[in-house]
Amino acid sequence: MKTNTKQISKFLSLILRHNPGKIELQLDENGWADVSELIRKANKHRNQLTIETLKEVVATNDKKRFAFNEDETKIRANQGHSIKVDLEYTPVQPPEFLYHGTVGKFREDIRRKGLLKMSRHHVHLSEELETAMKVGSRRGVPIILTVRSGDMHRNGIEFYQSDNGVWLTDTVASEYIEFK
Ligand code: HQG
Repeated sequence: MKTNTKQISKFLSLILRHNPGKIELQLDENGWADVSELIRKANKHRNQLTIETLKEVVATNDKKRFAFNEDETKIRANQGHSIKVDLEYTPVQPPEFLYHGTVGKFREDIRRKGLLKMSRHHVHLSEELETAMKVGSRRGVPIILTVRSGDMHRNGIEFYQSDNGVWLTDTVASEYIEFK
């Protein structure tokens, strides 16, 4: 991503996932913001947000963080919210194993309490080891936890997949985590 689109992506993450009130914007119950209202209000605080740049960010974002509705009048974040929104996920069957990238200092807490969603709506898991490595690297030297998602699913625990491929679940109890 180019620097400018990266900055806009960060700004959109803040507004569409965490703090729409920062620019006096309101999201609907499914997390959608009106595109023209977003542009107008964003430009009161930051210059140069246009429909063209928004389209470029949606299309080129490295993690497909945002999506338009069908007629491109609304935009929302695909996952990662801390505010309450209903993203209308439907439960899907996960692969046998999923990965979670984190750092060593959390290991003991996770061993005791399991993986918790912390400030997000769900625990985030990846199908690819490499993605989990990247997620963990945000916090330091990464460690990878393997989650026995197949066993969880057979025990009735629900999984969802966001539009950008992130696997989501409520919590992962310690008994389903391989700490090697
Ligand atoms: C840890 C980014 C102590 C957990 C990434 C993680 C991802 C515990 C941190 C997405 C714990 C929460 C999500 C426990 C979990 N005790 N620590 N019991 N349970 N933790 O950011 O998975 O760029 O909320 O290991 O790429 O790191 O935002 O979750 O280190 O896809 O699109 O608590 O965020 O995507 O951190 O990252 P986060 P995450 P975006």
